[in-house]
Amino acid sequence: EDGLDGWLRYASLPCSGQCQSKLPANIVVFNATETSPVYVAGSERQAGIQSIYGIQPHISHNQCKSSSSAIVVGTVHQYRKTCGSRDVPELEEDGFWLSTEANRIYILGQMNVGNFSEVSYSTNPSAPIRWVNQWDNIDGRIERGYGGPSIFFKDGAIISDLTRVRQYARLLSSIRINAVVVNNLNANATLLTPANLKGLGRIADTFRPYGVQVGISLNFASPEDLGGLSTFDPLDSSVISWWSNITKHVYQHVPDMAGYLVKADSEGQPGPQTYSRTLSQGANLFGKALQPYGGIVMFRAFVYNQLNESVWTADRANAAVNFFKDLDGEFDENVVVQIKYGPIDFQVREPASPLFANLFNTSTAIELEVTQEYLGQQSHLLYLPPLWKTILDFDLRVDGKPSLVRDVVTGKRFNRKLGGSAAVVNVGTNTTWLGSHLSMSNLYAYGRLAWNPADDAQAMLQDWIRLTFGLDRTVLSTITKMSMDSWPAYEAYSGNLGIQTLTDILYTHYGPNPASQDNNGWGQWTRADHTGIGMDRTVSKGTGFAGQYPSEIAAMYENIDTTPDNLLLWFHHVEYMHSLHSGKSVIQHFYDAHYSGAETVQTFLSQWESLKGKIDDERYEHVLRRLEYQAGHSIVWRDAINNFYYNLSGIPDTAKRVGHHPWRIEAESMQLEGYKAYTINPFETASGSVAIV
Ligand code: BDP
Repeated sequence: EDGLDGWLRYASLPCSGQCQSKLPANIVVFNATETSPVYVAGSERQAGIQSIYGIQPHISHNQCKSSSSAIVVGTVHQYRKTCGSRDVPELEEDGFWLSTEANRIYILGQMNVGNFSEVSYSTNPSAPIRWVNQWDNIDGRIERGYGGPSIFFKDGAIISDLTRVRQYARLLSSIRINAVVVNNLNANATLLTPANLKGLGRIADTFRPYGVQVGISLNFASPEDLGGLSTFDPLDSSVISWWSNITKHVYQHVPDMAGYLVKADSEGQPGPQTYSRTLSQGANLFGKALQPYGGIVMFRAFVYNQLNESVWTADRANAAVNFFKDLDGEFDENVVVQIKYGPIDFQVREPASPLFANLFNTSTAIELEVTQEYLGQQSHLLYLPPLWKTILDFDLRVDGKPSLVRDVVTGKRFNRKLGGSAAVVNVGTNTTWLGSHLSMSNLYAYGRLAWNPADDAQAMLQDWIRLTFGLDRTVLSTITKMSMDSWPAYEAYSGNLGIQTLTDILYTHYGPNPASQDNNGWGQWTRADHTGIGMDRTVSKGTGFAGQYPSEIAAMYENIDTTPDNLLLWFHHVEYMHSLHSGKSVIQHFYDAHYSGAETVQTFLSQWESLKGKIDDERYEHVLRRLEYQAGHSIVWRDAINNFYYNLSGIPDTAKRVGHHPWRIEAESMQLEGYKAYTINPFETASGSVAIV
């Protein structure tokens, strides 16, 4: 039980011989080619039944009429062609239908691909774009990846043994993901060399039987960097033909390539602005190159550049709307603007990006992050769907009408054909994929939400727990409780009241470092000083960000009384003694929340320990180590943040905990053998600024 099979373990059921008898002994598959998705779906059923029930059903082909019981797997078209007409509910692309009739179970897809998790129903995806992004560099390292090196690349080339890629395809297919962008969006142009395109073809061949397409990230300056042209101006004819030629080569190797992902003019990446061209001119360059092949451009809205001191009054949160609003309607039909869920960057709590409410004639997709970049990097338990739901279910009230973010990105609200979601996943070669067994619930639930963003966070979690750890009720209730409490706990001991995550912002994005959150060029600021804290983003007194929302929402955030407490410091700068709706002061809330969040995490450990013997030792021990670490690190978080703000504000904790640790023995006061005491920076990460090393 090393985690490699994820939620596809097919553990045997404890029904000792009783459930087998009801199962059909045959699987009928309408395609005998072993690489066809229909065949793969049939053999996956076979493997599952064998592993779960201990019997091996026989696979046969194109058999319509037979009195023997069977599971019939195919497309509606294949079925009708071979066996004649039958009524099937209306199915959209990728939709499928499942029906039990007499002694046969029919699983018929609209296309080659489709899955099921319940009996007797038909289901269609909410949106056509259900992608994952990998930030894999072709040297094999993964940007913001915590599960080991890349399964795709090593030393500048594509790995020769793609076994792990096939296993990843299987997992992604089971959650109905339909495309994966395999390389980092801080892209290296050498992915486009002939040898690497050939390798990309092998990757695509590995994903194809599972119905998962491949996409790639591009570096905007490739015509110059790789092609040797003197320009990468998107309107220059030599640049246009360079991209159309390269695209032709890409499709020669990957005839069903999903499309391109482009990060341009952001964080130092090249883009059209170098030539004073608009972002839509940049995006359409790729739209036109892909159009003959049916490919899609995912063009990122995460466009901002590092700020310098002179613009420290600016607000990075304003950037996306400022850059994109006026370009609405100027993007080609096959361009989708990919928007991070919040206006800053995958923080523990953000308001929904206002860009979702500013593009009406442009297709959009939401970008989520499964890899826990700012959120504990898989060393902290954090079940993410409750956070994602605060955005997906948020009503932006465009034109005073219901406008849930999920209805915007699925194309329903503004009647767009394209749309959907992408999640940064960053699995690696670690057998746990993400670095921690429990974080796989996030990947599983992401796929479920991409198919149906209205799915319930706890219900998805429990399906994942049953598949991953079996049917034991204590296991189910314990992991449910820990996971559902995990995001509120992390928010409580990292950054609450909408102040952002308070991690180190300069590079690692890990561990407490509130001092780094101000006066940095990255524009993630808390504006904390001796008297108060929070970014004033109102129109009347602040950066104007609140005004980027439709009027009802803008008015709610403009007014401090109607701003929810959990986003108070995102929108307003207040004194530390400002009273929250709860009646507590901001500073006392900080102190209390950091204590209660860290306390919740201590219980994760004992809750998990109660499962010893109910879970295989290998996974039990692995999770236990993580939770032990988290229990300690949550206390580091608690004390670092509380000491920092106590030091800054000078306001004591009414419960007399912050700064008072009568029971604590400082490590540097002990007799040290082989350790030395050092004064450290930032000071708040060790009590008395001293750590031993
Ligand atoms: C930031 C990450 C950085 C990414 C960037 C992006 O720290 O590694 O390149 O986002 O999404 O959060 O482009």
